[in-house]
Formats: sequence, structure tokens, C-alpha cells
Amino acid sequence: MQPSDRRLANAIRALAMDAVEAANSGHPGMPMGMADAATALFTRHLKFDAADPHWPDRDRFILSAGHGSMLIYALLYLTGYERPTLEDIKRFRQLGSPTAGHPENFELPGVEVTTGPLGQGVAMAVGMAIAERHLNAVYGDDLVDHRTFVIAGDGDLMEGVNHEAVGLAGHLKLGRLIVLWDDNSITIDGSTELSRNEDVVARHKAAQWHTCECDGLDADDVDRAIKEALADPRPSLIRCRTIIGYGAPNKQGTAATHGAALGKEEVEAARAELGLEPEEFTVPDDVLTSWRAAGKRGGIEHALWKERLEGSSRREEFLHRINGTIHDGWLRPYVDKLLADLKPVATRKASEMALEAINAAIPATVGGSADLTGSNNTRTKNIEPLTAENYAGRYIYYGIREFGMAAAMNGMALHGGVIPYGGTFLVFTDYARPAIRLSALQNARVIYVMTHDSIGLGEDGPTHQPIEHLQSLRAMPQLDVYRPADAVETAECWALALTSQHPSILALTRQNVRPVRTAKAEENLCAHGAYRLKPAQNARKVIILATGSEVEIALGAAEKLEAQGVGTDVVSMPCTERFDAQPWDYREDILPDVSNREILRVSIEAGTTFGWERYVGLHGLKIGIDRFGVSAPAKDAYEHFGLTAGKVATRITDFMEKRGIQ
Ligand SMILES: Cc1ncc(C[n+]2csc(CCOP(=O)(O)OP(=O)(O)O)c2C)c(N)n1
Ligand SMILES: [Mg+2]
Repeated sequence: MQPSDRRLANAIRALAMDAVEAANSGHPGMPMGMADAATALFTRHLKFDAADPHWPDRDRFILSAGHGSMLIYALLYLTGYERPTLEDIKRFRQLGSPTAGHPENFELPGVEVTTGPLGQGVAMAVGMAIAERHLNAVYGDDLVDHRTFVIAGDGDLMEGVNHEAVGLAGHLKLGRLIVLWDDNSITIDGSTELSRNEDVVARHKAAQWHTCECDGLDADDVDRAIKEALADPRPSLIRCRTIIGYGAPNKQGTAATHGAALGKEEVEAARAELGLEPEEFTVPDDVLTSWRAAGKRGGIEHALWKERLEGSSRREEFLHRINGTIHDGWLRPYVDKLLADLKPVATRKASEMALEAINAAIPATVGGSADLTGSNNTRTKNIEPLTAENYAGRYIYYGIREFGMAAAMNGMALHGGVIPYGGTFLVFTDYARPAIRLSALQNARVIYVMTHDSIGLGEDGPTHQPIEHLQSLRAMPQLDVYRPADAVETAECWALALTSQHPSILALTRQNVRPVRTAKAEENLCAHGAYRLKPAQNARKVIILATGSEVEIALGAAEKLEAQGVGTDVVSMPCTERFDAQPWDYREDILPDVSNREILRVSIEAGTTFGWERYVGLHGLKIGIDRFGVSAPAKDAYEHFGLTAGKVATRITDFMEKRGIQ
């Protein structure tokens, strides 16, 4: 006889309780409350094959309520994924175990995205659903025809980013997105009545979602609701009424089960209540057999899909696309063209010019902007908008939803087959920052096109002028921040971003900059992160490091210094992260390890000087802006802050004089 759904669900409950107990840390309440709903989803609906977590046409499952990580670990183990093993589960939350505190995509295939920062799972799921519809439009039902399922908690639906994500999903009519809401009326502080009186369902309805309800503790009723959601062409919210910590007789329904071990006594009481095995970490044979069968359920569909792929004339192209291999064959011919016709251009414009070539050569790119298309220069003439009526389009009007856009791009990148890029003003990376951090943590190839990168944006003033942004973004691990100086560097940085395993930020100017790279190079010089743009003519006394629009100022200052006999190197430093990764010899050549009395190092960047001592040393000269900006035309703002070739040259000679540097 088949074990009942409740017994299958109880295996999840048992593992969740035991793992949290063993770690004396974790969140048993959510997995215990949603165990029945997850059972209905995984045994009856989710299209997956535990034997191949990378099957491109699998349904995507996202546990947005990432604190309930034991739910997904239990599901992956029970359905027969290679990892986590039962041993891994016994080592829940321990050093080196893939069963991390919150689910991490880089630890376990089967964990599609990293969740834990509430709200972002749902928002990434929106990106996954976009990628699915886009690839379906390009490759057809035979190769791409799957859904995105999410389990979300009250917290996920309270976060601001949820409002952005829900709005975007409704607008794009992402009918293959289904969110199961764990409606347990509890968050950490207690009842949701402490902090919420909005009608969550009505909000989704207002955003053009389909909504329905079910008893989340009854797998049959959840099954019925999922069927209703599947049949509706709109994105769906299924309100699953549940009880947090269900099965723990004295603590269920209370915040006490949210984020702490239940305690030995309560676990024993729950075992009795649920009729579980007396031994911890034990799943009855018939229950495990049934779960393993559920893990193989998709096997036939998977085999049929493989047959269709083998028979497809687009097999190679599709696999290439899914594997994300990118060639930068577009770069050389494009740069040659630039060099043949040099003129001043804003790097945001240079980015658009590069994108014309990129979007023509690389069909995987899907661009967009958070309502600043004309400012970010992200839409090229050769791509159409991606809309509910035309998912084959490659340009997304994200609306004024920076965080939602960034999170959606993470979902798109991790779905595979798509390389998302999206723009806003650099100053508004603050609005997107939590998702940028997840791009980095998840190694998602997302390219942020952040324009208006300094006081050079001019009249919009200090609210719009980034100051601390570049340095604060550089502080983030696994994120490459590029600040190209001209059109050639912009193209090189684009090429690096496209072939990177990390996310990248391109910080681009609003104002024109003159070409600083005027000669053909044998290699992508920006790949070194920093390189000598102009060597000293006189005996070298100064090395100026500059980025972006300040490189031309550095060149101007160097010219004046050379005229006074002060030999000056100008180093363009488009990417500090890449420079730091260069071999010692290279770094030593660019920035020799000698005292600042022998060779003075100077940095110029139109932003905070915080951190530039990394490269100029404690006794070097840091030129930048350590206050908020000003509302003024760009030229006046640069004058005001002393960022002109003349003023920089004078500051350097004064500094040398004061410090007794000859
Ligand atoms: C952005 C963010 N803020 C705060 C937290 C800390 N946190 C983790 S779970 C949680 C409560 C979530 O409540 P709910 O989604 O209802 O989960 P439940 O208690 O029902 O499991 C909070 C505040 C977080 N993980 N992410
Ligand atoms: Mg809750």
C-alpha cells in the first residue's frame, strides 16, 4: 500500500526537527508548516528528474523563505538527489557541509537560487519566469516549456521588493509563475497582526494576478489549488493556510517554532503526535521508497525531451546557449572601427555603440532599464521590447523598480540561456544593492549598466551624484566594478563583463570624454585592471592613477608636470579587482614598491578618496570628493572640486614641495 501524503510530509517534518535539534540552530517551524503543501507540489506537479538537476527544461523551484532551508534539503534528499546525503543533513549548518544555514545555489544543484534575504526569492523567480518565456519564444515548446514554483512566507510578501516583483510579473503576464504563500500568520515578533493589515490577496489581484486559497495542511486541497493555478493564464498566488511548526503539540502556531530548536521534550512529543519513528533521522522504508519514486517521476518526460533535443536542428545552438559560452569576436573589428574615427563621446554612449555590436553578435543578451532607457543608453536599435505579447523581444522596460530589476536579472542569469544587463543611475545602486550582493554571492553573470557616474552628471545635484558608491561597490567580494575612460576601454570592459563568471558593474559617464586610447593594442588592456597609459618622459617622479572621466584630467595634468621636468606616468585603472588579481611582477611594474619620496603616487577619482591609500600609500596624494556634490553644470562642478588638469598639476607640485620631494 502506498504511504499516505501525510506520512510523506511527516518525513520532512522529522528531518527538519532532527537537523535543527542536532545543530541546535535553524528554523523548524516553516518546513513543518509547509510539509504537506511541498509534498503535493513535489509528488504531483513539479517537473524534475532527481538524477539530473541540470536538465534545462526542469521546472524551477525556489524556496523564497530561505530560513526554512531544511524543507528543501529534506526534499532533495528524499527524492534522491545525489546531495545532500543523510550525512549532510546530520551536519546541517556545520562548516563544510552543503546544507548551509540558508540554501546556496553554489553548494547544491537542485537549489536554484540562494535565498534567505527575504523577498528576493520571489523577485528572482520572476526573472526565471521571464527567461523561460523568452527561451520558449525563441526555441519553442519542444525544448523549453516549464514553470517556476515558489514557496514564500509572510516576510517575503511584506518586503518592498515583493511589490516591485509582483507588479512586474503581473504586467508581463507571467502565467507560468506560481507562488505558494505560507500563510501562517506568524513572523519572528509574533502574530502578523502586530505589523500587517493589508489584504495580500487583493494586492496581488490588483496587480493582475490570479489568486486562490487552500488548506495548506491538506495535500489534496493544495493539489486542487495548484491545478486551478496551472489552468489560469495569469501568474498565481496560492494562499496556503498553515500552522507554523505543525505537529509540535505545545509550540505549533507560535513564533517559538520559527527559529530555534524545539527542544528534546517537544521533539519527543511531536514524534508521538505525528506517529514518527523513535530514532532520529529515520525515514520508514516505504516512505523513502515512495519519495524516491517521486524523484524519478520526471524521468520519462526527461528522456522524451532528450529525444526531441537530439532530433532538433538547433541542438548545438541551444546547448551553447544554455552553457553560456560567449565569444568576443565582435571586439576587435569594433575597436578597429572606433580607432578609425576617434571623437569625444560619453562612455554611456560608447556603451550603446558597443552594445550594437554585442547584441548583433550575441543573441543571449537581454537588456533593460529601470525607466532610464534614454539616459542609460541600454536599448540598441537592433532589439525589440520583451512584452507579454512578444516574449521573443530582448529589451525589458522594468519600470521604476531598481531592486526588482536587479533581482529579476539574477533569476534570469541563474535560469541560464540569458545574459541580462540592465541600467539605472550609479547613485541608485543603493536601491538595487541587496540584489547586487546576491549577484555576487551567487556568481550570477549580471551586467549592471550604471550611468551618470559622478558629479559630471551636473545639474541634478547631490541627490544624483554618486560619491561613496564606487568604493563601496569595490568593497563587495566577487563583483567587478569597471570605470572605463573612453570608448575603447568601454568596449574592452564590456567584453570582460560578458565573459566573466562574476557580476559586473559598468560605471559610465553622462558627459563626453575625449579618447585616451588612440593606438591599436594587441590585447584587451583593461583585462589587467590597470595599465600604463602614458609613460613618464622625464625621470619618473610621479605616478597618477585615475579612473573613467578623470583619466583625461590625469593626462592633462601630466602634460603640465612634464613641461616642468617632472616625469609622470599615467595609469588608467578601470577595474581595481582585476589589477589586484595580477601577478606580482605586473603590479610591481605598474606600481613599484618604493617610497613616496622617490616616486609620488597620486589617485584621481571624482568620488570619495576613502580607500585609495590602498594604491597611493598612506603618504600618497588622494584627489577626490569627500563630501556630497553640488547642483551645477558639470564643468562648474569639476572646477569647484578642483578636478581640472591645471588644479591637479598645481596640487601635485605643491604637495611635492611641502613634502620635500624632488
Ligand atoms: C531582508 C530580511 N530581513 C530580515 C530577515 C530576518 N528574518 C528571517 S525570517 C524572518 C521572519 C519571516 O517571517 P515569515 O516569512 O512569516 O516566516 P515564518 O516565521 O512564518 O517561518 C525574518 C524577519 C531576513 N532573513 N531577511
Ligand atoms: Mg509566517
